[in-house]
Amino acid sequence: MSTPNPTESLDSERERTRTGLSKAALKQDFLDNLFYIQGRFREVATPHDLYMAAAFTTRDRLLKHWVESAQVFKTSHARTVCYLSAEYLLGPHLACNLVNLGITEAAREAGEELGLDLDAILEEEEEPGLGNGGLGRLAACFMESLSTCRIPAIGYGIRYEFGIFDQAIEDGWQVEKTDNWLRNGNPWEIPRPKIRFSVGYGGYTESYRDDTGRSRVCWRPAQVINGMAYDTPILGYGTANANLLRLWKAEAPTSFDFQAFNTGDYYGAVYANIQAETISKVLYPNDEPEAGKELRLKQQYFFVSCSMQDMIRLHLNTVGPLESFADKFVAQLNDTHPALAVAELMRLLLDEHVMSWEQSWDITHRTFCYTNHTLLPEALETWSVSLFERLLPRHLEIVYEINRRFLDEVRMRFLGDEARVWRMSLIAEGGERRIRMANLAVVGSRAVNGVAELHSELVKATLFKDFAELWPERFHNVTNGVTPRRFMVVANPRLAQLITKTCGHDDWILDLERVRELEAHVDDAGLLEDWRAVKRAAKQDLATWMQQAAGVRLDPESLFDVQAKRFHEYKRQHLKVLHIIRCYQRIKQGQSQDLVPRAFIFGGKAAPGYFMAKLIIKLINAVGEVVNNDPQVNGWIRVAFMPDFNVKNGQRLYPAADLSEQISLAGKEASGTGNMKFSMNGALTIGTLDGANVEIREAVGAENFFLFGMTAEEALQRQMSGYRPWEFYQSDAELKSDIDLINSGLFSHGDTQLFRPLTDNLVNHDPFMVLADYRAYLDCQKTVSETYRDTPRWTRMSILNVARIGRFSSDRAIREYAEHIWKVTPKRIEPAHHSQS
Ligand code: 475
Repeated sequence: MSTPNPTESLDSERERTRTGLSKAALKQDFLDNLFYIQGRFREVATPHDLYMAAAFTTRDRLLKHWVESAQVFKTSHARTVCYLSAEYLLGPHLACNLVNLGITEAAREAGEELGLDLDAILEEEEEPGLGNGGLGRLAACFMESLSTCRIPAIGYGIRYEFGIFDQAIEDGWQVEKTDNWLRNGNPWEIPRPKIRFSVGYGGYTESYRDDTGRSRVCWRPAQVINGMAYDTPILGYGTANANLLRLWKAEAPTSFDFQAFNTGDYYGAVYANIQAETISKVLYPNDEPEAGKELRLKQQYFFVSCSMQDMIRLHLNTVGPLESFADKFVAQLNDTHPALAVAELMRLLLDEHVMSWEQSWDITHRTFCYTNHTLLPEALETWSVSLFERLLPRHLEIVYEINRRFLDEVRMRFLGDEARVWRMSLIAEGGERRIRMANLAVVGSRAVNGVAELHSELVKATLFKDFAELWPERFHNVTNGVTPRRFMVVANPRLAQLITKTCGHDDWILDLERVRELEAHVDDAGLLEDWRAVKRAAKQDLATWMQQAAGVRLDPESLFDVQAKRFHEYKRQHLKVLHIIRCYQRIKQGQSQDLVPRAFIFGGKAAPGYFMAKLIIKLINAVGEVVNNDPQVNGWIRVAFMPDFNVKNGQRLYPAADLSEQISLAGKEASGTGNMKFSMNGALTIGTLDGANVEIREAVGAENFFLFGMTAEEALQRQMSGYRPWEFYQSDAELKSDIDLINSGLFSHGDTQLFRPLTDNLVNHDPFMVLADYRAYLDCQKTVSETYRDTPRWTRMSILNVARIGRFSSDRAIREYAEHIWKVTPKRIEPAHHSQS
């Protein structure tokens, strides 16, 4: 079979220089880009010019694969995954693209010949932070793995002008700074002015009869704006497959409202433009929805509508009639944020493509799949019916009709069970009526999955119990994964080289299960020594960076104990703080015999409106100030807060960690993915039986994992039988003295009230049972210290953690989605052979 080769028409001489992978070609192209795009000579170029030239040089090579992929996908009518996500936490592109093209070394050498340091150029990149945390980063790992696994895919989302805020720490408090990531230009995106769709809001609906006499509905929106596509190529590792990330920017439909202009209302006309553009201005910095935010609903509808219209356009252009839409596309809903897509696809099929309800529903229902990422009741999205009606009147009618038909089905199955009908309804009644987006997502999808085994079981047993009884076959589990290219090869090149050297190949980068081959060498003294040296070097790098960024000196000989993730009470950063205070007190009381020198390192952002989370950040820094400045203790322990934990800074942290803190209350963390990133880099985990920790422990072996705390079931039992945190406070003298020390004002320059909201909450409410798990946690930390003292043993455990982590590659997760949920097969893009010069 011959694959069409779109590049054949290109002049091969030109192509060799512009997209060739040799050092010479890279050098030439870099200088050309520096000159023709940045308008600079080598001698006067700024670091940013150099970065841009390097980025464009790399992009040219990506585009080659991308154009080829697009051609093949188009002509072969390949079944395509559309990943719908309000967030993509991409991280820097350049280093990963070099790795995936296989030209990191060539680029480094080309740089050297030009007197340039590749690492310094990589540092220049400002990352697109178009996400909050786990969910957004998962979407980014999945995009990379989709390409690596050669699955035709489009990622759809929003091109936020301002991503997640930059975090600064001032006087120990988090301060938010705007993330102006586009300020210096974005070399990775390609604007597509011809790919534009209009999106309506508000107005009213009208009934009319069509030519055949059938009753139809037409929506007359009050406001119409445009969405324009910006495309970013996402290349896979070791393959010519490249997929597309298509992000939408909101714009006014025309540059002027001429009516207003002619009547002299110039300001009003311009203002309308500005208003339209606000829709894609800024990412909501909460990792749980904020009730009732109209702009957020507008954002969701905006990107979902553009994406659905684009999919229909693509289908009509390539395959043809919409009857086969669900055979061409599968759309994955990344949580409920894009769940409006169900109603929007219905609307487009019914109203714009004049299909019957039955056929529209059949197509819609076969198109969507939904991933749930949280069980926390406060994080489940609902929209008030009145807001929804005001913004999306036609969609409300459609949601009502979906609900009516659905509830009929429920009543047929469960005769007389009106309580069940009430629970399952897409509309929550009683009080203000609200639309339950999770229920809409389940009803509108043919597959629903959780993100770790425990989570998926809890999804069926609690949140969607009624739905799982009605449609048991609809529920699945796909445990999350992360990409080893970014989180091992790019973040930790020394470790990657050591693994490659030890295993005798680098095939593990593509087939992570093969890191298991390390196990055969786990008793090899040479490997143990090299392994320690690699960790030690990473710790030194981090220490150097932290000194400069946070002004804290860290000793690379000490145990690097790291907790890095969003700040949330359920993640229990305050449990970690209580441990630090306990260590502090023990040292002050001359009882340091059980301790090993430790650096307690934190990283993470708090939602700007989440008072308690921000107070915990302040407490960490307050404790740090006392500890780090007390010569009696600072030889034993240090506390450091990494400012602005993002993907780039995460890449500095994971390689340097000895101990990974995964200490959420069991049953609360859906999966966690940081847990995987740490483990992949040889950190040992101290954790509860929560989320994917359960499976990580199974994989690496119980003896290589520090387990503590209640199980999800025990936590639930305790909660139900009446949890009384003050009993723990009263009965555990050390716990009491740790909390009292906070209240004494020691960490707050004598202010005894500053941390009261936190300590009072712990003693009186403690919704995430910090006090109940305190003792078990301290005991477990003692085991950690003992184990760390036995260096060969610790190193062996570290190697086994890496060797057995293969399952947590996002490639595995994507293959499971492809096989069990999406029913898609890989489509190989043959690299055009003459270009591999
Ligand atoms: C889970 N974010 C992790 C990760 O599956 C899990 C919610 C609302 C609005 C904006 N962002 C969010 C999340 O819900 C989120 O990040 N959830 C996380 O998803 C990937 O590993 O346990 O907490």
